[in-house]
Amino acid sequence: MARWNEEEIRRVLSLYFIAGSVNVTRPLDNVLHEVINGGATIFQFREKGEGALKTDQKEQLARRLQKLCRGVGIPFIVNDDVELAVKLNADGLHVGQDDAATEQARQAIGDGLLGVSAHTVNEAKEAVQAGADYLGVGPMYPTTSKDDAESVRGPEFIRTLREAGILVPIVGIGGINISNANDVIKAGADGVSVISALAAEDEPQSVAEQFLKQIKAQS
Ligand code: TZP
Ligand code: MG
Repeated sequence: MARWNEEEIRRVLSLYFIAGSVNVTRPLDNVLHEVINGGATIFQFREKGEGALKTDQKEQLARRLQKLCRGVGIPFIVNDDVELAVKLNADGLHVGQDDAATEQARQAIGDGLLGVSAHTVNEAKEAVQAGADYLGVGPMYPTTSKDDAESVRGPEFIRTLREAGILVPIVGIGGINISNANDVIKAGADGVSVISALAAEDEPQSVAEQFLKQIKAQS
């Protein structure tokens, strides 16, 4: 298998749902199912924070969610956990600046989709050099979903990256909802990634549909 094609990556990044068991108040399986029905184009399993599942339980949940994604043909990405990504033969892996080094992550997952979080122009350049397929850029807005989040960058930062010649696929992250998603896309992102605006919703399917409608209107 070859590395992911850039156009394909831009397409799958459109509506990037991220969640773990701590982000939901009902089974994540159900929430993911509904978000997928609403049109999510990719899912990242991010099992983090207080009360997060570990070892076998984490793996079991991951396998169930992966099956859901496979059933509808959307990529299943693992956050941070290189070992789990390899064990499950996940479609990809997303690493932050404090996680596995990008080169090692690339080596571990072969041609899988590799995302790297970037908060500065330098981090972005280095990530691309080291083999990232796409960048997760944020926080766009204040967020309560990540304790150790960096300071807010705002959509302007995506514009800055584009002006600095960073043309790889980019997904914005942090505090994105249906009222501000347009601004993130307008700034040059290929898509938006969202935890709480979908995971904490009673009707995530309808919210996902609204996100997608806006994103498609701009592409
Ligand atoms: N990385 C930067 S902000 C963030 C992560 C994982 C949290 C995004 O969650 P939300 O609820 O969409 O703000
Ligand atoms: Mg991380």
